[in-house]
Amino acid sequence: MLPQTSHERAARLRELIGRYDHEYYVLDAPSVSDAEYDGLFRELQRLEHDDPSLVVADSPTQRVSGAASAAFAPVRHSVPMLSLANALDDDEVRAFDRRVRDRLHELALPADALAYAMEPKYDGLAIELRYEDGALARAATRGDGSTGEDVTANVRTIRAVPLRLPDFAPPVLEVRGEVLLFRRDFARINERQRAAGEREFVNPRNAAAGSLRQLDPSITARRPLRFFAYGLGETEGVGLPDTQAKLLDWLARTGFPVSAERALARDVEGLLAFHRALLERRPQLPYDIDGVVYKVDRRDWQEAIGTVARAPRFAIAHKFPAEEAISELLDIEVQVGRTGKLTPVARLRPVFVGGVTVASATLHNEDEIRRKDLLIGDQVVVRRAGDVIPEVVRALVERRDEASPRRAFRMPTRCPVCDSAVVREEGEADTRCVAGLYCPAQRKQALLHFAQRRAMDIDGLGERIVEQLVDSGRVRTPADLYALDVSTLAALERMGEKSAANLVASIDRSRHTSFARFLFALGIRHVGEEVARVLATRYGDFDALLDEDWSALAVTKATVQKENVRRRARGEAPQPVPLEGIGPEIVGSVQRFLGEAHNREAVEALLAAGIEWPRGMTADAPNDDAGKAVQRASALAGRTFVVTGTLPTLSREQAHEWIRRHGGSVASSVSRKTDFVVAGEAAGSKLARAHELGVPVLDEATLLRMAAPGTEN
Ligand code: 5U1
Repeated sequence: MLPQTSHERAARLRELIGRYDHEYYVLDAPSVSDAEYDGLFRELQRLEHDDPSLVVADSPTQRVSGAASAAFAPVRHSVPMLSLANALDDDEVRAFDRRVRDRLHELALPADALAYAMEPKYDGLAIELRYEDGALARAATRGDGSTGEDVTANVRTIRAVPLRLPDFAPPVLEVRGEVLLFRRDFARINERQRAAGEREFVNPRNAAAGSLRQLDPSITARRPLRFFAYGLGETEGVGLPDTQAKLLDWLARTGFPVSAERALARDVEGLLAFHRALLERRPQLPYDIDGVVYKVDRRDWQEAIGTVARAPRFAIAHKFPAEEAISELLDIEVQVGRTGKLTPVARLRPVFVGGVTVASATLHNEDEIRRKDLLIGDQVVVRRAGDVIPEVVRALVERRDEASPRRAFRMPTRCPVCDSAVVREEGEADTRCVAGLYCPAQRKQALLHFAQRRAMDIDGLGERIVEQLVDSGRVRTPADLYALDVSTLAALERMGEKSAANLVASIDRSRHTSFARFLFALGIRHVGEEVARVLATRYGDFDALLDEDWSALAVTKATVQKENVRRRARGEAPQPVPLEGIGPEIVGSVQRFLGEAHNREAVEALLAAGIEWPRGMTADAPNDDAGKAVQRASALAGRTFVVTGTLPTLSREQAHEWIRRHGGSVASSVSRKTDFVVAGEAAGSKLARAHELGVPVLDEATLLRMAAPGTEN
């Protein structure tokens, strides 16, 4: 591109600002952020300041922007509705204060008695309410500052706007302020728009503008618009307050909403402190603000200081960092989260927004990208409000024809980290990698899940240790945990010999578990504790689960369910339904897990590491040498147990088998010879007897752990 002369640049800026003004003020459909617009406006002001020959009569700097829309009757403002000059940083506020004080000196007014009234700068629509003899006579938009639009019918629907004023109000009173929407109301409106298949609004300000300019006031009435008053237009009558601070109090007494966020300052430091405080409180306010406004407090001094061209000299808007900016969507990458969720992430041309430089933003899921109609290569609006994570709000579709080619995003069909299959279940927005145990992205989460108390119950294997073990490459799958020794663990940060030895013992004990806990520990999607219990009860071990013919099971299940309908109709008892309560979604997830070779290998490695559980009926209790070796080493050996109540994961038979297998014996009643009572839920007289005789009572988890060699209770 050839370098532009300042004449050409000024002409280009006038054209752009004119177009954006039209979009903003007339169409209510801005295509640029406020920050970008402000930047262009200031550039033009600077050019014209440096070379006054560039100033032309129709420059946007020479008039108050915009033109009244033809849709509503024009209303001429008897006192022009001004706009405010902006200060973008502390130095510009200091310069404003200096200008005000200099002007007061010029006017021979005592500048040391100066006070500023401070209030929020609402991100809404400026409006003027005219009251005649206490009744709302007319409401008008700002328009171009001289002529606005008559929106009385719509404004009458805003509940915050009084229709009648108290008797003390003057015969003619024009109140100025801003119409806006609370953020939570905006969210509800967009929910409704979505549900009705209508276009969503970009932000609360646009939604407020769209609502106010409805031709049908009944639509406006359904949008909970608000109003905040901040000043006056024409007035007739006497007795109005002489300062801005008192005026706001008076407006509040007269029935107008006025922000509670207002204060007085005597110097620049006071102004800046208010700005900082409100910037911090901004996310907690129920409505959007884009800065604060400082006004000379005395109204007679305001008048004396006066107005230049576009803005009053007695007031300034100190803007907050813009929450929205325009950037380019360079690419969409996919990240795999700790739970296997695939999240598309926007890679952006770095842009300064909300006070920080943003180079990426989450796009949540595939649907979100479709809904926002984003194409890689698009110009996009990026938003960062408060500490909220940055988001891509929308694409500037109108700029698509300008330059480089665009391309649509496709969700990958394999996990970008481990190349396993990904699934998106019906009715769900998220796509997930199915390889929980194997996928490196999910390793830490999978290990923590595996070790948790309700799963393998490995005491002492917390987040900090898992981080180090995975990051150093010592542990890749849960089976690797069983190969750890004391010296390896003792070398980890903040880990002494003793805690390392405790952790090794805890890992060792976890080998003795129940099948239900083991299944739950594998982290199969949709297999929580209850589902794991149901599966464990039916299958007993992993081979049986692998051998299941799932389609035959589905047929059997449907047949039994139909038969039960007939039985119930005949008043007969229903047959037990196989895997009752486990629907196709869960079955599909189990099948997918078992279908991945990585997962089967991970399970085999765990079994090879010595994980064991009670495998069924007493008849199966091992009699072989291995079984005897277990018996010799176990703390159950030679002890007598009574099992009572319902255990969380084991059936009574499984618990008995476990005790016998590890060298213990089982009795049916509690006596002084009983070494331990294993109690579950709803344990009754046997538990009471144990307490009476002082026999130690165990829970299921302790019984399982006792089987570990060297465990003593
Ligand atoms: N809060 C507030 N916003 N606002 C906007 N006060 C305020 N005053 C304004 C404008 C345009 O103008 C007066 C200073 C004339």
